[in-house]
Amino acid sequence: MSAVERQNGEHSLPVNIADHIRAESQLHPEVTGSLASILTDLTRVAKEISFTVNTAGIQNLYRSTGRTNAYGENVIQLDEKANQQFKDILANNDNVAGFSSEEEEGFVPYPNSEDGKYILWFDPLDGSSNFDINGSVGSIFSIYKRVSPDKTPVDEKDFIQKGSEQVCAGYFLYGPSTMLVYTARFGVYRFTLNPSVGEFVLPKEYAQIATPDSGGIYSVNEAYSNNWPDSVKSYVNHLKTRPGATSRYVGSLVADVDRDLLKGGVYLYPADSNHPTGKLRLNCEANPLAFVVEQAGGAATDGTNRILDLQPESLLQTTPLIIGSKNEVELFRQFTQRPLWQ
Ligand code: AHM
Ligand code: MG
Repeated sequence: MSAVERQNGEHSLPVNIADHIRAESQLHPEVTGSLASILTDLTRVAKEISFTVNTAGIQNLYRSTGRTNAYGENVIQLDEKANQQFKDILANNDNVAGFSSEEEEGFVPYPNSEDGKYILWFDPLDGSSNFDINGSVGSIFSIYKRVSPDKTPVDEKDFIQKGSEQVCAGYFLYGPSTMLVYTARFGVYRFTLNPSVGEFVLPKEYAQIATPDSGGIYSVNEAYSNNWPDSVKSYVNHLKTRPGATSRYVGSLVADVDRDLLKGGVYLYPADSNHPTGKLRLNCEANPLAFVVEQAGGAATDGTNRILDLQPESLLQTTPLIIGSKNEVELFRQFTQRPLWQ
């Protein structure tokens, strides 16, 4: 049985990631060997990080490194270790010319990889407030073709491309299971790591997932509501009045967005008086998640513009983020653009 037949479900066993990548490469010429090799390496990184997260308490990795990152946030040892795990595995992949990450000051060229056609953005481990309480956390990644000429070192232009230029993006969620959710524009797939054999497998119901057009879940840190503009307060108050309304906030972007993707609803981290341009990072958090959610039929906005249309002006740019089911994202736009609710 060919990889494509297995992928199409003509088999009772879940498809493993290697078969899936082979099938995608056969079906879509855009999924070249180099892109497939990067995706495979990312699954290796995630297996290492998954183990690190599971054992972080006994490895004493919840302590601060004593450093702050480019956003002025305290760097925990677990953040630093996860960043190093990404760095080390991708360094051996000649297709990757360089990367940038939430934990780096700028972008990092890989020496001797000037022939590499791709660059990566990643947030090695997101959801730091959940580390020491054994809550869900995640890794987020985004792959772009470089724009600088081949055979030259990468430059900043490679790392400030619009999100609509992503060729592949996704996240790993480290919760009760470790999961991979990704898209390379040909559907959104949600794999589960089978830890007994160390392999990501795709249950049939999670192939080509579609997010509901509408849903009652809203995910927001409501403790900040006194700092929100009136229009945002009105929007959230309106969500509460609808049938099926319920609030869920893990405080870990990957876990919150993943839940809303499956069940329908909206995650928001709007601009507020303490975060006038939002908190979340456009390049390594908002763009990859927006790409996944849009490919599943959802939407993502900064309140005015589609996230994927924003032209990043800097590596460190932050953005308000409203992401999830189409109807709730559109509703946010309507509320916040109507002077009546200002
Ligand atoms: P981090 O990259 O430092 O972990 O920050 C990002 C996290 C998101 O995962 C989460 O949605 C948000 O910050 C929570 O922020 P807050 O504690 O302000 O609600
Ligand atoms: Mg983060």
